Amino acid sequence: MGTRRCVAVVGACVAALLVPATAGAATKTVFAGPSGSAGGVFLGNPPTADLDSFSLAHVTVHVGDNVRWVFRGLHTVTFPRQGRADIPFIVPDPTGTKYTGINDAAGAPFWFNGQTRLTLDPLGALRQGGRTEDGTRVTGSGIFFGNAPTPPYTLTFPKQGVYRYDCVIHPGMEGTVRVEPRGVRIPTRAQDAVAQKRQLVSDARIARQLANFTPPPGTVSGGHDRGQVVQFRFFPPSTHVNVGDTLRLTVTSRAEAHTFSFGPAGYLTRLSSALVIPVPARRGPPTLVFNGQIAFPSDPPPTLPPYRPTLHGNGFLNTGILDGDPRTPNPSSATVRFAQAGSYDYICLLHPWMHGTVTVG
Ligand SMILES: [Cu+2]
Repeated sequence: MGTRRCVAVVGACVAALLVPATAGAATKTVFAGPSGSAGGVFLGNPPTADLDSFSLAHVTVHVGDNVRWVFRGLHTVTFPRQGRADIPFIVPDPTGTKYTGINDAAGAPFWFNGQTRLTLDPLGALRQGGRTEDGTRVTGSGIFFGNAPTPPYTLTFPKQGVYRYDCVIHPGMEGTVRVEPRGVRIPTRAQDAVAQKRQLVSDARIARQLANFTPPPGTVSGGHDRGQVVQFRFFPPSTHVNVGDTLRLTVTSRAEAHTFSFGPAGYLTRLSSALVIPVPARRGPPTLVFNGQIAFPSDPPPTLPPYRPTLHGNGFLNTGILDGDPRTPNPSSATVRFAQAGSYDYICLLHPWMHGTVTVG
């Protein structure tokens, strides 16, 4: 009897030990960006409309399960130490180093030489932590700097709780992972997929409405967004003004920032491809310096000079980064007077597939 009971107990113990292994750690997929294409609205390459949101933004798993993030766009998955503040994207260079030696096409130094460099906070920009998230430290995917799409990022959640995370690049792009004890009923993957699809269809409807937009006369809008549904276009894409007229260039979005940047196409393309410049540090990973010529206006604030195709030697004029987020120091608009007849192309240096034209005369 005694022996048999002992065997039974051992058997139960072995069975208990086997439960996590045999049940397996389930993996749920969350998309950083749209979960798919709805009516051809999202997933253009590059996209004209996008979602700066996680789908599902609130996912529930069991203790020991995994969440796998599939990236649709340039985003991060960043868990702060739970209860602590979110990790910022851009911070003034902690060493206080200034921009230096940045000249225009005519060889004249830009005004922002001498300003403290803007750097990417390594806690957000570089991969942090291991393969598990338990809230005790910063854990994050970092930014993928390669040319290929960002590879998926998977974390295991060993402890019950609710874990908050965000994308450090896009304000308002936030999510949670709720971790429940095994045995507690949670949505199935099929139910999650239905919710993802419903969200996608609803966001696509919003994106279609946003695309049909004409700003007030004399205004060009970089993007036209609602919440985390964003448009990567200039509205209107081409504008006609008379010589001496002024245009107001504006960004109202909180999720996305843009620039209005004039100049030769090749010059702007080269500039936009050097958004972040890695500068070797004395020890550890390189300092990731945000390109000052993209971030700052081409001319000292608050007023841009009248536009002429000879500015800075090659017709370069940049508003610098504009956004509608009151928490950033960036302005939300700039004003430019067009002093000379001609047709002038501009792009957004953050999203260089956004093109616009101003025809003067
Ligand atoms: Cu993002």
